[in-house]
Amino acid sequence: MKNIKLAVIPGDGIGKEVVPASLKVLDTIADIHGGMKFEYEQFEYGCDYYLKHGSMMAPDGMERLGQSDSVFLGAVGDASKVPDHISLWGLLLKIRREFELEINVRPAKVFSGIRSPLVNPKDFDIMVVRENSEGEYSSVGGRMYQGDDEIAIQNNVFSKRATKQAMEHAFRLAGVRRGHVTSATKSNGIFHSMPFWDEVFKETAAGFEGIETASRHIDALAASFVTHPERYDVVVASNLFGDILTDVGAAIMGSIGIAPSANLNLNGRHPSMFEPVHGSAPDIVGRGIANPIGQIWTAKMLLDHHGEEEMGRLLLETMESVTADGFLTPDVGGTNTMDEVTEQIIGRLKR
Ligand code: GGG
Repeated sequence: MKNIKLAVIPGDGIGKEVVPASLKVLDTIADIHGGMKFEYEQFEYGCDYYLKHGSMMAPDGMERLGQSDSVFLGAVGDASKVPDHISLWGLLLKIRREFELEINVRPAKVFSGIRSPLVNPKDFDIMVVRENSEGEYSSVGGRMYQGDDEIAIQNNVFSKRATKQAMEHAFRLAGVRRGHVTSATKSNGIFHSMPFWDEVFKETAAGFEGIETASRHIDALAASFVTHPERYDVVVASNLFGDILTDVGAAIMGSIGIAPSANLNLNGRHPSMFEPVHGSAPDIVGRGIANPIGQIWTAKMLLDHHGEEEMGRLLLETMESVTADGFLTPDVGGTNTMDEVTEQIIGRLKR
């Protein structure tokens, strides 16, 4: 029996709703598989934990999470309780950094039955590889003076090692997809880091024969996702650009509630972490209408990561059959609850 040990962090807001729904789906997958079992350890880390203990996780939190095969996380942040930069740096970004989760893979495509702003939604099938550990998400800088003279300085950090690692991952993915990588740059306006980014992209591309490349400024690229989605296969982007681009991608998919992501550790020293793109959505907490698909698609990425691609494929096809038949939560124009959509997925998996 293959035993997969998951550290489960529902986190904040709708994370506490979509994570339990997704664990039911994972248990169903394990039953169908017959030779696989998930073992869950729950961690109540998040903003409520902060209010009680003064930190987003326990002092031995990283050590305990590190004993799992993977981390399965819901959402982090509730600005009514804890300032967002404290909650993000105290939990989500802490795990990304300390577990060296330097690559964030975010697939995006439009499911049948879901309305998209695109004329031809089937043209949109992309994979964004986001550098996940540095770039614009940096704590280097400071604030000086006060009142009208106050200034804030924020330094971005781009290392050749992390930049190249993200780019190489993008090229490897393109090799098993449609053979094209687009680099998201802004080297006309950002004087040091983005010309460096372009140079590393050229150097990396030279090592991957047969993959076509393009380089586009982030502003034009974001617009072109909407106007010419067929141009894109794999897109590699810095931390902030990748985050923004994947929100554009999520809007094209019909809702941010659908978008999944995997934070990958490539050196085998720590577990990888799987989390949907969406946040805690405090506005819909407790109403039972959160879209479970982002978290369940994230579970599919976890299955792939643990070598269960066939189960992953079955799960993706089942989710799409559910949306195609019109079982949709309100964020994508439907009237179904989270439980109804989840039960449809589970029921069809069991058929
Ligand atoms: N699903 C995890 C979550 O709550 N993400 C919200 C967020 O603000 N993420 C920022 C990021 O991915 O960098």
